[in-house]
Amino acid sequence: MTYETVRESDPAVADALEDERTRQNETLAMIASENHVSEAVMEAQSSELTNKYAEGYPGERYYGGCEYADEVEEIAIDRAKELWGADHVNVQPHSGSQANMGVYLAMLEPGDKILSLDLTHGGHLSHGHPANFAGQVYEVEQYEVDDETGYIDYEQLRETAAEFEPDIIVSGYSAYPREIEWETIQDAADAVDAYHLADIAHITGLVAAGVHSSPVGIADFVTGSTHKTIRAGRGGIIMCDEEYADDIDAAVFPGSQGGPLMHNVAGKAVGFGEALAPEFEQYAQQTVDNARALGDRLQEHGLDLVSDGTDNHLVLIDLRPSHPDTTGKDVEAALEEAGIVLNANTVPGETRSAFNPSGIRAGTPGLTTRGFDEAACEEIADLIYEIVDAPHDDSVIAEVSDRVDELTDEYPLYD
Ligand code: DSN
Repeated sequence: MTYETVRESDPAVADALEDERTRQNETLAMIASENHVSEAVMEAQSSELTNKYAEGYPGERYYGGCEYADEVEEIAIDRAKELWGADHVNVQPHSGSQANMGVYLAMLEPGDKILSLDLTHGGHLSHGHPANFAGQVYEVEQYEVDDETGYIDYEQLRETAAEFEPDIIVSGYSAYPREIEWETIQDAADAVDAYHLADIAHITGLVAAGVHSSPVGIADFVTGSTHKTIRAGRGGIIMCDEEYADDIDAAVFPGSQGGPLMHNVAGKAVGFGEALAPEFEQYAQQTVDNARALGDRLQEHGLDLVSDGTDNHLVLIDLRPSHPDTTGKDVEAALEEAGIVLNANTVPGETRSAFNPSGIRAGTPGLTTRGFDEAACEEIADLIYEIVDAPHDDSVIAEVSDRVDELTDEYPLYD
């Protein structure tokens, strides 16, 4: 894909788009929620469907001219059903947060109760943080991970549920490196007659490929975003049993959204098609293998991993035990200067602030799409360690940056 036409009409935007492509090509994307979609997904996302209003659902639209929008949406839905095995799928949410909003709107009344994981322990804003609508419209109580083990404290979850009597329990996380026990959480929800929403935004691809267990068929609602491990471009998705289908669809449109972003629905359709190919299973398994290799090597350097390792696509490093005077932001900034892009993250028992926390989160979905294997991830762990150990040393940053240049040349991304 070139930006020649954009350049002719708008050089400033063309410059920024080309710079962003260069940035992605020349850096290592290790933000655990990011990935690199295929050129086919990007082409579909930039199609003429961006012009089309298609309020409603296939066969029941409020505007004419929707026959091809219908085709695309039906393909996306059918492929999603095949990938995740859900009875009903809504592919219109603009994002994972919008998907969660759709479920809350469908099933809760203002003032109803949400029980979810604390943000600083790996939860998400849309699970009920006070700065988010979910924390403002609903009453929220939170469960935590065990400070010692870093694993979800399922006993505390059960006890909190019994005391708080939530209307919905939210599982699925943004910074949790371990396999999630969906059935244990479902049991806790059943015990208090609450709904269970499993937000698999981060692990959509791992679940589709069977390298993480699936909450579909266990939880009442499964939401996700479509641009992370599933690599299908920006957007969200809701899955549920047929009994909730009408309520969910009505909560997405007209409840919380207007016209669907049909160009993004086309991207989802193409990306889901790619994920149905047998190679995708290898991709998902390699993503997990790479995260394990990265984590093991970081531990060999003496860095502390929350939960002592990983079962999925990310590792969460607690800097306090090994580098008590170094903050996540220090490391994030130094790594970015060297061409490794990840994010500072809170850790369980956080003693600093959410803005300048004590940890860093590193993921392998983007590296794996690029073709990196375990050996390359071990080397990246070495580079990360060098920077963690000397975040203000310009000569170390320059050395790491040179090696990142070699690695990005060796594993090319977009032409
Ligand atoms: N922003 C995403 C993440 O980084 O986890 C979640 O929405």
